[in-house]
Amino acid sequence: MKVVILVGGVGGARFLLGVKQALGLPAIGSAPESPHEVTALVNTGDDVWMHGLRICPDLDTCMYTLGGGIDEERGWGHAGETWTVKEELAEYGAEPTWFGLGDKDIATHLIRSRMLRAGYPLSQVTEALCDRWQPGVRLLPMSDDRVETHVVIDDPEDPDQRKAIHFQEWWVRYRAEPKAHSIIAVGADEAKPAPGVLDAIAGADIVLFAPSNPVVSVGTTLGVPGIRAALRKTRAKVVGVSPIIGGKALRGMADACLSAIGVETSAEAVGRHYGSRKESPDGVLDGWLVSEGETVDVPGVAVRDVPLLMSDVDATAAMVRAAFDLAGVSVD
Ligand code: FO1
Repeated sequence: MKVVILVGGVGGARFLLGVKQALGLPAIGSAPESPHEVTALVNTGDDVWMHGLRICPDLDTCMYTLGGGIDEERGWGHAGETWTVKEELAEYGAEPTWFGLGDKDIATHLIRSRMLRAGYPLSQVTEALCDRWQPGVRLLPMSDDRVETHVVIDDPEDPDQRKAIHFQEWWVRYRAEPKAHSIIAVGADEAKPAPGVLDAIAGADIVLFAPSNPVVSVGTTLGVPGIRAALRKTRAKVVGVSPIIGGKALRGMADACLSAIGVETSAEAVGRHYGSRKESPDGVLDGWLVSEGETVDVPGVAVRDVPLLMSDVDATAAMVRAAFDLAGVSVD
């Protein structure tokens, strides 16, 4: 079976573990021979240049998580990390000091930055890095072009001014506290889907939206010209998993982002925001998984309520199987 998943960072990576398990693949690492083809279309809007290094948080979180190197507690960066370089940079007063760059993680960014400067596209860089980590799925950046999420906030120095800051500064330095007036994917209009993205969607047996941030992760991917149209055209069913449970966002920033685009923090509002492929002009969903007991109505979309907490890989795999079932596809 050919499965395509739109993912962001921490939540997306955990979801991918469940997709692999639901397909009978080892959650960590790669299986020698597999009849299934799993392609993750990964958000790159979080990506940022820092200290001369290109950092790709969502690609790295997926790569480390599926390759068995992630720090479980943080959900990003390496397990067993040390911070010597970060401390030395701080001694020099080299900003940003607020971003946690671990020594092992820096090796990834050094290789990526060197390959990018040599002219390799991000998709090839990712392939090269995955050669070591063996995530067991194909990790494709949504685009090889630079798309960066910036957030417009009230200037902390001058409250009656507004300024745009990089998503990472808003999320990491300011903990997403300043109200986001708007969220802009800088470069999205000129970006193209990375090689293989449109073909993967066209050839899929099922497309899944991970319970990632509907604005700055799945939303950013949907904003790359051509991807939304491909999702509306594919013969595969498209099933999304709500990142909102009981009106609450599981990871801090989804509600802050949803309010920035005027969408209520609820499974129903997010389902309607994605829209029905059949009944709305630019909708992309056929199915929508919501949390057990919630009654949600999304016109033109088949809704099913199931347990949605990714408490462990088994629980996540059960969610994935429910999505397959809702799409009418079976693994064997
Ligand atoms: N998230 C944090 O909350 N604090 C950090 O210091 C931090 C550093 C960091 C370094 C590399 C990397 O790949 C991710 C990192 N993240 C950090 C996570 C990052 O902000 C992600 O973009 C978010 O988790 C959203 O996906």
